[in-house]
Amino acid sequence: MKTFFLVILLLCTLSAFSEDGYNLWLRYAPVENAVLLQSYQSQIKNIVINAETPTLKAARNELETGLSKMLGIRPAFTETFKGVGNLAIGLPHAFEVIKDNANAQELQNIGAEGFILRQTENNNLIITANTDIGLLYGVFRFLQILQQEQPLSDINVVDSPKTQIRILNHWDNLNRTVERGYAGFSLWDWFRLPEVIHPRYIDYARANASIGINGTALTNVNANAQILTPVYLEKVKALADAFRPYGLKVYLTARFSAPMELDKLPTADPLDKQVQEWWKKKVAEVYSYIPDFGGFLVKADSEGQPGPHNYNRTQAEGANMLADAVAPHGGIVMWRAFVYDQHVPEDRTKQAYNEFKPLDGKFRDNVIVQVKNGPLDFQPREPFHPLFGGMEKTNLMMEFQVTQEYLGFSTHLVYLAPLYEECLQFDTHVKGEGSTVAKTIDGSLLGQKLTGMAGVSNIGTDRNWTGHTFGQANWYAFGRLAWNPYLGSHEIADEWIKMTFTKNSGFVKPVKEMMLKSREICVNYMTPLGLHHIMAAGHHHGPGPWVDGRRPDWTAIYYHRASPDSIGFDRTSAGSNAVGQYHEPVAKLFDNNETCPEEYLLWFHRVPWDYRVKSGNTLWNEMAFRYQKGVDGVRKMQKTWDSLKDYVDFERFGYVESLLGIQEKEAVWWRNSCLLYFQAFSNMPIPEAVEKPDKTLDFYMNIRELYMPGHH
Ligand code: GCW
Repeated sequence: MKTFFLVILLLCTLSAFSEDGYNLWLRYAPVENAVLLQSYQSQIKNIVINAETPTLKAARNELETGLSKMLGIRPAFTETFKGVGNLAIGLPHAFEVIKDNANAQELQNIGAEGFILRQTENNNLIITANTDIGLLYGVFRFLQILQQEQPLSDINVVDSPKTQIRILNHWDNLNRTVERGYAGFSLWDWFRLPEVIHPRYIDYARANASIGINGTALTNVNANAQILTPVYLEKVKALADAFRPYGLKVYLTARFSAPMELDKLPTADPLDKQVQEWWKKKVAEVYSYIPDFGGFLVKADSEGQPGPHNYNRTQAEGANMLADAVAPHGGIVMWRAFVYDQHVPEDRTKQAYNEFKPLDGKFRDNVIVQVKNGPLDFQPREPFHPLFGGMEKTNLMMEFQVTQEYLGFSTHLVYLAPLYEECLQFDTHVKGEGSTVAKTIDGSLLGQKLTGMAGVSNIGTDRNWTGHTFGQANWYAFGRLAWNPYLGSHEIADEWIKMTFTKNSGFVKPVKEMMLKSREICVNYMTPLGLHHIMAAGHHHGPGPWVDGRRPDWTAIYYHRASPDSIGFDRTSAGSNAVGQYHEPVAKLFDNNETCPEEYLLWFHRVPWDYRVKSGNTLWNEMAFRYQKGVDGVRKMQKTWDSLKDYVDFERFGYVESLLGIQEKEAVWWRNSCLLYFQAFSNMPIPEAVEKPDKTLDFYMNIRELYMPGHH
């Protein structure tokens, strides 16, 4: 019996220090700073909130959970004020103290989703907004301020989202596999829906609301028409009902050939009256289940998906047909610009621009074209997509990939905010200096009516949601940037680390530095100097610079074009002229290999192996040094993490440590494979300072990985 109690005691002790990551950044760990704890406790004695609506009930639950765990108190929830230490939460006219402390202009400026969080003269706190959802966002921000142990005195936050549609795209299949998903299976338990609403759905909605994400497209863009049948719409309705209190609107992917597949129509031609009627009827049916259905996300005429091209119609004709169907219900269509065709004799990275630019201004107002950050396909580095700043009369939204299809799956620690920020802050020059990509999508520069940002989700049934513990930071960063595309990677990392681990600067500082460097480290060990699309075929895991023998635009050699004298894709005005799709002076900047930023060199230029790069090294030596720098960077990350053992619960510490071991092994794999393969062309020796590969090229080329996650 004694042993039994000892085991129980041990498990309880361990459980205090073991965390499996399920709580994400919503851990609400006890406030560590005693002075702050005391001041919080004195300032939050009494919470005045008339939690009648489901959203306000959700806000109250969050406050109860957060405050009891962080402050060790259960504040009173009342309808009236008592002395000081009140926190009043309500719409502008809910309470006198709010009326007296939020002016009409501010309230107008924050719109439907913004909030005001401020201390009043007589030392009370108010959270007010124009809607319940705005209040919920204000409550989450308030709790985050406590979690990050920022002072409440003189607090005065007036914030609102800079884009309207802030949405996760789940490439989830109805059989619960997730395309390019590396965190287990799809969260959506279709088999048990609509009856079973797993608590996990509510935690998913909480996590998204806590970072202002207000949309979720539940199904894969390689769409399955079945999702639009009553059997599935019943299930989708159950999820939409569960998410609604958290301001999370549901969208679905529309398969363009659905009229033919579901009701045997002879065509899906968007100009065919019967087809238009079919979609109008289908949409009305969807809205009968989900009155606030967001609308459709569509991948068409791409990678085998059906679309308007099948009927010699344009992308606008296809999108507008669906837009007309959802418009009466207030719905939108997110139409993806990821359109390319192997039979088009044109540089693949130019095709989307060539397809969509001529259609500028031809899309309905309730269509928003969803454009990947780069013109190819979510590579570790790409120049920004020329459609940003290229379409001035069309609603465009950003599509980032949060799942790491080309950045190490969920075994590599790669903080993506620097990649997102690099794209958002690039100057398109569409309206002269300062025309950043962010300004071309938030409506501030080009006046679009519809704005947004989509993130291809990295979430699955893994207990820690994202596979890698640090994958959570990418979900968090995506949400924060969709809310405010001008936030910096630094501040986002700082917020996330403090809420996910500890506020102790001995941990925050080195981990933030590691996170901020991790994307460049990955670029260095995978695709330095502008190399791109040299991953293994199919599953896309591991190196494959030798990939050939399939449609050219799905090989690696199409992109690096290595030969005995040079390497790189000539996209200059003398080559494919992809640079010509950018505004001046961006086009000239990229066109000239002297001014082209070296991180894009081999993206835009074909360069001899003995070309002298800025460091004075030959291109070959610089490439080798960068691959080594990538490997060394991972080893530095390992050392950093190992030095922080005492700050982290043993479970998450050990898990990340193991993953960093995989990352180091795979960085070496990438370096050795690529250097040995490219050396066969350059015929130049691997420099002294670079570790020599311990295997042959043949060994690496014969690696076959089976049953890889995310590839079905
Ligand atoms: O990167 C590619 C992926 C495909 C994906 C496609 C897309 C959903 O390899 O799996 O298909 O992008 O963005 O549609």
